Amino acid sequence: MKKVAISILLTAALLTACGESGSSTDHSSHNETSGSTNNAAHGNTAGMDHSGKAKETDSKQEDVQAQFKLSTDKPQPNQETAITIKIQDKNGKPIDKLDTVHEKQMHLIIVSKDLSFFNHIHPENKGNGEFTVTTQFPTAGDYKVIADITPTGMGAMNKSQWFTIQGNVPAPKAIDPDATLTKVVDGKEVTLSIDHLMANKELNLNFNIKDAQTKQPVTDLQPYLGAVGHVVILTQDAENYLHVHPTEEKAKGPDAKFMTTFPQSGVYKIWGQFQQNGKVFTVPFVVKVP
Ligand SMILES: [Cu+2]
Repeated sequence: MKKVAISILLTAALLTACGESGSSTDHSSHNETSGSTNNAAHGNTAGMDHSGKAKETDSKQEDVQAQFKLSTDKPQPNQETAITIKIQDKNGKPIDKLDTVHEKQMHLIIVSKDLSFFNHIHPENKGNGEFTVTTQFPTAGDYKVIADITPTGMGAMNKSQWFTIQGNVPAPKAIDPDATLTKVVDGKEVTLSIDHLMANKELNLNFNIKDAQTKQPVTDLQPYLGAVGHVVILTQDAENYLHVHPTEEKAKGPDAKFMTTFPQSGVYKIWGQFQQNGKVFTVPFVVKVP
């Protein structure tokens, strides 16, 4: 196996990625049930060899539960709302040993159902397996909150929960694949290249970053969460969370390279996050994997 770390949900991709065969683990139970998901994910910090650990990691995955709670039963748009996440074992005992990965013990990703809203924040560890963070949801509607964690000795995994924010839900925005993978955000022109876009294969993602005005390559990216950048990928329905890792962690631009595997055909949204001059910018792309 190459030095690659991916978090994937589907059995097929999991088996491919881990080079394990002969298993018929059914992952369907991880898919959404009654508004709550405990997604299987398999992956590790960049550079770790995870070959042959699929089954082991997977069973531990099921031993970990996350309880999500908002500070109010009727959350409103644009109101400070605390999210509390309790990490427990299957007997309800707190799990308080979590590895620090990309500088944090928990990465929390929040997306609206149409994926038009994306937020990446870091809840504070209150001890006893309890994490909390205060944030705002911009509109009424459904949001998915995804906690990306690595309980010590159990491998990387993600746990998630849908929440409904009260009020009149705006019309969803279409998730259309981008005709061209060049975007301008915060004065930067970012072009995403993916080698042979296809399902079930380890792929390289390269973000090339220029100054949008001068077209000069950006070569002074600052480390963000300990690497050249951070990339999150979700399937169109937000059910599958792919964790992606940099392949050249210490790069400063203009190229930021990552690796992932798209587990199946379909539409995916990709958010690349980079830092320059102390400011993080987030570049979204939508791709269709044939
Ligand atoms: Cu994070």
